[in-house]
Amino acid sequence: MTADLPRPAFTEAAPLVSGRPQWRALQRHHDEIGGRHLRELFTTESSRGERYTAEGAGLYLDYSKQRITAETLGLLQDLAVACGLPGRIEAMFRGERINVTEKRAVLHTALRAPADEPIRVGGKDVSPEVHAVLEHMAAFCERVRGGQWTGHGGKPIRNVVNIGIGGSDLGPVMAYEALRHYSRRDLQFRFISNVDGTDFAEAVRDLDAAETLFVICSKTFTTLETLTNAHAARRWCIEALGDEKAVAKHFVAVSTNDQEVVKFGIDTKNMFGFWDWVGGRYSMDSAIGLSTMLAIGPENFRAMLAGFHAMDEHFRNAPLERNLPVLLGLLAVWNNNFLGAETLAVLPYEQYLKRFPAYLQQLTMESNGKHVTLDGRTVDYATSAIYWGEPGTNGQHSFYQLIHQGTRLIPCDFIGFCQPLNPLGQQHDLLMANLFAQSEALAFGKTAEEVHAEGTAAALVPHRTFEGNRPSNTILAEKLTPETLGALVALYEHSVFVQGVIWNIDSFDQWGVELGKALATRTAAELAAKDEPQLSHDSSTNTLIRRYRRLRHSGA
Ligand code: G6Q
Repeated sequence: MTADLPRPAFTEAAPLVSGRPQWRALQRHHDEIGGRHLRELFTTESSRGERYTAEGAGLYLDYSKQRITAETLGLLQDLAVACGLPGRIEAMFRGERINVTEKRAVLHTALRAPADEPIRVGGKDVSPEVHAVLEHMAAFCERVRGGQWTGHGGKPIRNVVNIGIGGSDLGPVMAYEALRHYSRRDLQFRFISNVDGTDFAEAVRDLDAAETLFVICSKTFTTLETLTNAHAARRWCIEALGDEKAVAKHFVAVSTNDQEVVKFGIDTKNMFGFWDWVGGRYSMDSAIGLSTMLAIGPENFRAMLAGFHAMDEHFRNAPLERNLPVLLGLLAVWNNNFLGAETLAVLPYEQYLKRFPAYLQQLTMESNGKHVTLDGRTVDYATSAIYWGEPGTNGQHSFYQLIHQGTRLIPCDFIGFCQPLNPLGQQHDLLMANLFAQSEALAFGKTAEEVHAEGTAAALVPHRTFEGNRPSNTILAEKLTPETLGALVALYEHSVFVQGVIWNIDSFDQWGVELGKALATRTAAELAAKDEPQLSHDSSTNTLIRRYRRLRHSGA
């Protein structure tokens, strides 16, 4: 579909970003201000808390607790301009083939654009197709939710099981959990991703097949884990319902590969399509979100898309210095490449966002875990930080110790909401008090003098001293709604893109994932072989395979 698109000009050899004068200017600037403590920065500039903030699409970003000055921001923006960020943003929105190694456009933004906005890919307006799929999804969801879509024996659907992995799982699970407050409580949702039979067995063990709908999500419809689980589900369903014809009523597919879907036995009228210009990890707002729509309904799903779109518009139009994804991305570059932070903790103070860090891990690390530039040269600077995290306040009773007093610098993104979805006494105030107190303590710490003045025994003073100067962002929104979730996800999607542009890497391919898919197939054949196979791996792998083959049935 995208073969006729021209190769974008930015793929021509550009200097490594570390060789750009703007990068060197940032290094010099770091030498000058790197040692300044946030305590000092807040004293010399007492209005930081108002100044270093930005708003867009219902999200408020406070980045005043980052180790930056106005000069840092100016230099980071100069770097962004030198790397051609404004033009690259436009190139993405215009549908240029910015995924250069796969020669594909990157147009997840088209999934949430209004119906009357034409979006061209290779000269063709894709908007009508996008909205036709949305209509198809909505009609199907209404039938399932309204009880008109019935199972093979005529019972309404009560259980929805999403089978998919990676981008075809993490987005749907995260969105389901995040928007559970808005979901139909008389429908149960389960997600199967792992090829480990336990995942399947535990997900279906208490389900009545007659009331269960499987949504098989796979862009390629060739992924080993998903197809294996889908076939297990097919057998489970036919065995329980005693009829092959049951498949038609209990399976639907989300894919770009109609041939494989038909081969599996699913009628294409029960297939929801998407396009090669939607990357797996950028697909939760495509038909891959069918389980989300089944849970929250078409109207809420559309509200989520509107939130995504609001952030897209903000990203495309807001000036760099007030642009949330640009700021988030440039601050990540500053912390990573100049302050030397290797990881970034994402800390949502919202129980419904419990799977958000896991979702972000794929989005950030699969996108920017790259070591060569667009034209194939090895980088001499760090690319993606390691993203991790847990919902607050649980993390406080576990790994926050290392953030406060360990030897590593771990920037944090705190995420909170002003209004609770489940008000319970003063609990929301307590939750948010923890968020504000943590970011404050991380920034300002507690000096030895302060600890001493509290009457602490001298020997304990070093142990009870907090160096502080740990940078953080705080993202605040009014309330967790479908719109806010869309805006939040789009914020991180675009921030990942901004970082990828600075590092001049392809944020939209995933050759490491493809490698895993190929390697497992070869080894699986060796494990399945009836006779002892001729192994030609290294001695460790050969011995492990032989030992596994010998022992696998011994306890049975
Ligand atoms: C995402 C990756 C990867 C992909 C899975 C599942 O960007 O490409 O995580 O989503 O490997 O692939 P399928 O959807 O094709 O089964």
